[in-house]
Amino acid sequence: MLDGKKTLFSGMQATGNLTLGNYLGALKNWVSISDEYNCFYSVVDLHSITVRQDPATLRKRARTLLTLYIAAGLDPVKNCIYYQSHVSAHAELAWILDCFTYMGELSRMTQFKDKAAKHADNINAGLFTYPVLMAADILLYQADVVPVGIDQMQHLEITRDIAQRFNSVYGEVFTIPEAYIGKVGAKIMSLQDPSKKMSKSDENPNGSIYLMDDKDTIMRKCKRAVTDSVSVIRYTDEQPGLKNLIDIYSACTGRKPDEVVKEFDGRGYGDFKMAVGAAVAQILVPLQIEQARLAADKAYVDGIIKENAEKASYYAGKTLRKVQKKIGFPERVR
Ligand code: ATP
Ligand code: LTN
Repeated sequence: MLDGKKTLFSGMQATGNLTLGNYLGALKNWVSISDEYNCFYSVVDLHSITVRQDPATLRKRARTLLTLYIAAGLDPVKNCIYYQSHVSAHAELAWILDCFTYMGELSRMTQFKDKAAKHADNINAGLFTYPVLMAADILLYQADVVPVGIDQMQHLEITRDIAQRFNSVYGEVFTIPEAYIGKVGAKIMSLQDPSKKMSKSDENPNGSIYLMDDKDTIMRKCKRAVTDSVSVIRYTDEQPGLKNLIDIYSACTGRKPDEVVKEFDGRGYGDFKMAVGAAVAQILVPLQIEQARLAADKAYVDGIIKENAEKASYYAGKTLRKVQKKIGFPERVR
């Protein structure tokens, strides 16, 4: 604990193009709670290579993601914003924690099962041990809270199990982290299939609103969103497509779902979809402008990357050395 504040860790992969789901489920919450914590926000590029990546594209996406964190409102001086691959302690602790994680628990992870089914030609060991690297990310910084979308809950639970297992052998080495799931936007669904989460890796681009979509595209995707034939605006699981649109509108405007239902009472789906599109564009367009401005300021962004990698390495190194000592690795001779 620094300055009496608790510590927060979170990260996003630099794979695919970020969606509104990533923004509302994660990034937006990061910004709203960042003042209360000492925060570490990582671009988790080591996680990205569990799926094959083109080098130039990965490099470009990682940088776009890092600037998006800042554009979304995370102050890079108060918050440590950095690339995971710049801090070697992540990979080192992950190996150690691999030896405290069981095959059985990893094979129960739904994300592994989904991704293995999707990439049947490349079910690599990294895909399997992905949650252990995630545990290393979180535990290295002794994080108290981890803001994520609800789909990551299972990974948070395994992180806690690994930490408790390690602590029960070696004493209180790791802080046991808690997940922080936002009240609205915890799970944004696909606009084309409301039974699936909106995802970067969806083959149908109409199912997702990308953070870089222009206003016309956003409006078009909202207009085409799958709803139902009930034709009454209500917030219920029986109308999942509409419910998702209400969640999106609610997260973008700060109004509660029942207020939204009242506001649109008696109006048609067409009207509501246009209002959703406009509310989303009102959030995303300024974000895009700020990201482009930052991306053009190479020297400023490079400075942040360098300073924050050093800061992250300092804190991560402290935990790693403690772990190595507890385990019994020989001390370095100075
Ligand atoms: P992919 O779909 O390619 O597996 P992803 O969209 O889940 O990727 P991640 O980088 O794995 O993206 O997730 C980043 C953060 O965004 C996580 O905290 C995750 O919980 C959150 N998130 C992702 N999709 C959604 C969604 N549809 N609704 C709410 N939160 C989401
Ligand atoms: N698996 C996460 C990304 C991630 C993460 C983390 C999130 C990697 N390491 C540590 C929170 C804390 C995902 O969102 N898919």
